[in-house]
Amino acid sequence: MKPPPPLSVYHLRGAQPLEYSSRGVRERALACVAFDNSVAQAELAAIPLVQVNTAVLGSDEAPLELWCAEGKVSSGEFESGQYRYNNELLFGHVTLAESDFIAVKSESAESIPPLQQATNSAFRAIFNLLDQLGYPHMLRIWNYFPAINVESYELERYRQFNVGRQQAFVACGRSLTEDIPAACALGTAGGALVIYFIALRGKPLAIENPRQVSAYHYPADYGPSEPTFSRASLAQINGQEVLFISGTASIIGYRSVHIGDVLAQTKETLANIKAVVKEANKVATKNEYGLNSLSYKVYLRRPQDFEVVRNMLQEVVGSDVQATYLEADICRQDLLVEIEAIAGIPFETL
Ligand code: 3EB
Repeated sequence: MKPPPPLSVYHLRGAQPLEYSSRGVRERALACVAFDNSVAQAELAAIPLVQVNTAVLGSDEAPLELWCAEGKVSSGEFESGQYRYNNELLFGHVTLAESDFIAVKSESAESIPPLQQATNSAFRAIFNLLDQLGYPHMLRIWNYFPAINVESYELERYRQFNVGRQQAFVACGRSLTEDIPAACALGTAGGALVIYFIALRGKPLAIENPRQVSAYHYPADYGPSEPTFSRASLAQINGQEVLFISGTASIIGYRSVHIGDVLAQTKETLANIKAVVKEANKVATKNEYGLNSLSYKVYLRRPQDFEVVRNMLQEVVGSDVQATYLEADICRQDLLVEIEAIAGIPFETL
């Protein structure tokens, strides 16, 4: 039998969640990520479970992602989160209730939004953990919280999140433009702030998109703090080259384009992903990536757009495109679709 790769993902389907124990998967399991509320912690034995509250589109079955490393992994717990790791990488998650953060008064006597505090606290806890355990390089981070486009404390909640995130980068002595992770930030149907991430001992390459202004250089019209993420990350993990493409949307320069037109937004998003892939290929040493070598996750603001977007993806990428569709709010009110992708990570449906 072929040895397992340093990083892999299994898609678990149906109601046999413990089948994977037979493949020696349990020992090297990093975490399970569930995109609805169908999975009980008990079913997963001791494997950390991340629950993201987004409805699945176009399928009755919840896609359950089981992330695995190679060899035996160790586990630990930190503030509101759990992690698992081996000698190359660490996979962790944090789930925080905003209600645990009251709106305290800042020096300027304005109250600090609970979401900003929760985000700040989560990112600081994560960075402290990574520094302590020696996995200083964040490769990819996924961010989910409810009501992302709602304004409170005179600021849209996505912008509150950006303030808290940036504050934590600064507080932990991290650069806001270099060695920053690929990311996404989506609005869920409700519940806590949920963050999960992969960090490495070795430094990945951060990749930008020449069609877009780097998010960390967005002008102030998009909020008091810039979003701290890169367009993609490319890493070598014990000989395996992996590519994580961040949440990508219909943005040219820094402006949203094709307002109200989900098909045109999808086409533009795929053109942006193609541009990121082209940049990745300039620095990749093992693989040559193309739109058809990626696995996709598609977030749609309006569930009724599912069929047209799926058809467009099949037309542009190929009829055998591997994609999961989720209902989520995109971080700008005027965007209807966001697409993220990974490559170089074998996945199998168990
Ligand atoms: C954009 O390009 C669209 O705040 O972490 C994409 C990926 C987006 C990540 C984040 C936001 C984030 O600005 C939104």
